Amino acid sequence: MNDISNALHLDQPAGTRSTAEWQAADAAHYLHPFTDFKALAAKGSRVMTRADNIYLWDSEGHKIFDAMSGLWCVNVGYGQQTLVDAATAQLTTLPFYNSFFQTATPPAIELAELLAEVTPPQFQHVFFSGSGSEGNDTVVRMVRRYWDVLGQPERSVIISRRNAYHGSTMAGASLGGMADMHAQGGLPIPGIVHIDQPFWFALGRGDHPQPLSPEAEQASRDRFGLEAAGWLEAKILEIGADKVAAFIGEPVQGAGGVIVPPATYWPEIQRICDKYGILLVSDEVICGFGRTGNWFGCETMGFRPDLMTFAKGVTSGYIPLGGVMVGDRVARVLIDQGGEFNHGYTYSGHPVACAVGLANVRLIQREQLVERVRDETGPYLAEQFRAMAQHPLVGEAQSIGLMGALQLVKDKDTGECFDSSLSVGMVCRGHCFGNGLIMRAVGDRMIIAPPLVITREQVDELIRLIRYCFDLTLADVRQRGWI
Ligand code: PXG
Repeated sequence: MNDISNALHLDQPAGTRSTAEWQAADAAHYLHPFTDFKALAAKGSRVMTRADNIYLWDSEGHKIFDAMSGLWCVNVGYGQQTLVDAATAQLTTLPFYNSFFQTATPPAIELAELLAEVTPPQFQHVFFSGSGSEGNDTVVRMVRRYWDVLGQPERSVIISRRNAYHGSTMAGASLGGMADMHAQGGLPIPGIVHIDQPFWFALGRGDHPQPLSPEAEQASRDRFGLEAAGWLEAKILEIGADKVAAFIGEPVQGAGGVIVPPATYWPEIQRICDKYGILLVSDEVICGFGRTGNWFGCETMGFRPDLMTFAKGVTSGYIPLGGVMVGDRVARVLIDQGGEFNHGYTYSGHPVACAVGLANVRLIQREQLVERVRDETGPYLAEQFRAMAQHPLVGEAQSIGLMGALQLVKDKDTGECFDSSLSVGMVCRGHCFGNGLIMRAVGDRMIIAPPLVITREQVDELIRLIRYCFDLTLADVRQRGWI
């Protein structure tokens, strides 16, 4: 990038280069997250240049249906002027001040107050971070500090689940249960252990059984929910309850493949945590701010966490912000007996991020987006997904609120899956991407989490697109001889 023509480009406003020029500069300098750098450089990135409502446009002018809300975060959709205005006003008045030295800023105080209002009643306090990963680092520090202050420092182990996603920092990736992440960088850090996930389709239905009647399947799911929660109790007994600080889980696993646990699971997890006095942490980074049809996923799944991590939907991704809601049980100990908590980030309570958070939460309230997901678009999507379950490639269709998964299978009757080395999910994702639809593939599970502003008509449009891309995928896998 040393010649003059390229240097001139740097002075031009974004969006003025050709796609090939963007791709060349991207490949030369930009290391993308979770990416095979060499493979992407050979192929070239798709460059997104603008967005409105639930649609994106790339540098070639293609319009794309964003069924993933950016990355599970643009809950209010793109182009919301009130969020832009809030950021602009705060940037003009006070672009930054910290909260370290007995200082605060009005947006951070007001957002803390508003979060206490929209979260379940046990939450009256918040600790801000810059992201979900940082929020989960705070969780690790905070739960261990809690037991320290109570004179039980040996209670330090945190139990999480395999295939969970809790972020990409050392603590976040350790809490997460992604084997590929643990394989790099010496993870998990000590004191974090994992149990299996409540994933009925993979772990609870046995080997390729004949299709069950709806009643038999429901009974099987309910039984499995209790069994999967029982793995927590077994792990607690194995470690010793006096060593366990907390259990953490996403109410519905997102990045793991939108795995909706059986209804029996979380109430039983709650009972077990209560029985042994273990702190219960809900990672609401994806499920928070309306995604599941309530403000928070723990409300949908029926449990009462002591701590709640949030990020993404708090600002609808317009600007980075995360944090931890601290329930009264922990807050009272840390405030009344804890002294100084030696932890915090430069951007804890960043005034511009908090101003955007305020505008975003107020917009969700004003537009009654949570109620809309709960009463209208969520149930409508569920109905459409039930119909999608008839597609020859779909072995399981699950949705809750506005998050959903369609499991691709080789044999619909037996539920037999494709050989994972074929990467059928990626083949399907390619057809989606090529036809103006962003859908994530997690293995062979195709997942969606569209913006909460989506209308019924747009759900119809989404289902039409999914059906079209699944038909293309079916023809493709047949042609390759995989079916
Ligand atoms: N917890 C959960 C439940 C998440 O989903 C994080 C924590 C970490 O948040 P930050 O802001 O540090 O990224 C997340 C993030 C995917 C994908 O492929 C999902 C996330 C991030 C990146 C990719 O679905 N979730």
